[in-house]
Amino acid sequence: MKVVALREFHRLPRQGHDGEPQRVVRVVVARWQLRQERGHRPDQAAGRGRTVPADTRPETIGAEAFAQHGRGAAVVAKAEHPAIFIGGGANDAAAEVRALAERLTAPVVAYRRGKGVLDERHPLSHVFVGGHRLWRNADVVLAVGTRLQLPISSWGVDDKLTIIKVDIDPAEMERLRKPEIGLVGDATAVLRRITAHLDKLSPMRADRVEASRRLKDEVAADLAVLAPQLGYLKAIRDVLPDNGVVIDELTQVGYAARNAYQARAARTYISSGYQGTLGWGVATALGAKHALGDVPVIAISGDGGFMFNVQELATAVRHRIPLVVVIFNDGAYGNVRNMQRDLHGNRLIGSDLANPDFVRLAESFGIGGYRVSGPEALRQTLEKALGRNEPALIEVPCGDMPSPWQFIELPKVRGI
Ligand SMILES: Cc1ncc(C[n+]2csc(CCOP(=O)(O)OP(=O)(O)O)c2C)c(N)n1
Ligand SMILES: [Mg+2]
Repeated sequence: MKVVALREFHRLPRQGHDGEPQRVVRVVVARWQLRQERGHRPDQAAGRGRTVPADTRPETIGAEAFAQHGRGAAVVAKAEHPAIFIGGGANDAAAEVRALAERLTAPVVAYRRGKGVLDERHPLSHVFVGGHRLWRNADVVLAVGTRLQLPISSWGVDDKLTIIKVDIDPAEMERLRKPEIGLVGDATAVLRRITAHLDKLSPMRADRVEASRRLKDEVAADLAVLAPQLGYLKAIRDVLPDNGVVIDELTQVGYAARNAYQARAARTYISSGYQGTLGWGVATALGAKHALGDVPVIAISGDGGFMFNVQELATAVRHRIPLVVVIFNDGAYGNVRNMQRDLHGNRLIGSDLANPDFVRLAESFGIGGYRVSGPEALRQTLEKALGRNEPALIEVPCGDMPSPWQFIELPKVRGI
């Protein structure tokens, strides 16, 4: 993996390494990946106007695949309780996901990497907790650009469930569990074809929209037990425009964010997904911020995760990247400590941390350092930091927070 990334890095013309490639390789790779995911567009954000290879989406398919798409459309059209599950592979297909969902009046569920593909304010857009409740009764699930890893391996399957899987990687069809119908191809093209097959369906069914709204309200009420995390996430949401970007981390507020941060557009919630790489947040945020220019980017980090990559503050300073990072400091690898406490008889080993003074650390790099207490102070400081458009580190001292795991490790509900 690493070799490939480096080779790509060296092939890139002048991707911002400014003569010191070895110092910023992580940033450039992150930025390169982001641009890959964004579909090879000219670098408008940075104002450099370079053109990059044109999109090469397959627009034509063979007769067999065409028939298979028709079959998929017929099956999903007949479903009584259809649901659409989306992952990172749906990020370029936001308009198509929405069109299909509204045509079918089917709820759309995202976890991490598909978050925001359908604006989470949309009445049909659901977080994973809502997805779990839909999974129980779903008769047809259309999975787009997702492995469906947690639903299949934890929530359970039975013979009343038909899974239709859309993925650009044919190998994906064989992994975990073979879907009843597999549609290999670019999500945009495949979803357009399915929707075209559904032209005769009636428009949005008001009863299903209502049921979907009720489920959203129910889930929001249940998530309220995560009040401390929710307060911080709301402060972050409030200061960001709809296209502002949050970089997720493996920290208590980050875990809650998967279900409780409101993403409003594709690629505005960037997560390491299944890899769960602690410490990736700050480096990724640097790449995202550099690629996106004026779009505000906020990285959420724990104290432990932040210290995994603390040296990247030098990158922010050296390359003048106005990174804004919020560090939730509980003086511990809190998640590990909680597991030691709750699952291993309170045998606490190596989970407490000796941290620097984060404000002084920031100041010693010549960047803004702030220590704030509570959501309201965070909101005000974020506004100030984003307004200045300079690197900033905001420390939020915090204690134990309610466990977000009850909303992530969801029980088996089918095939019991
Ligand atoms: C590279 C890597 N190492 C270790 C882990 C395991 N891990 C997950 S969360 C965590 C603790 C995170 O601590 P912190 O960033 O302070 O967040 P907190 O839970 O305290 O909010 C660890 C060690 C991981 N996911 N990735
Ligand atoms: Mg911590």
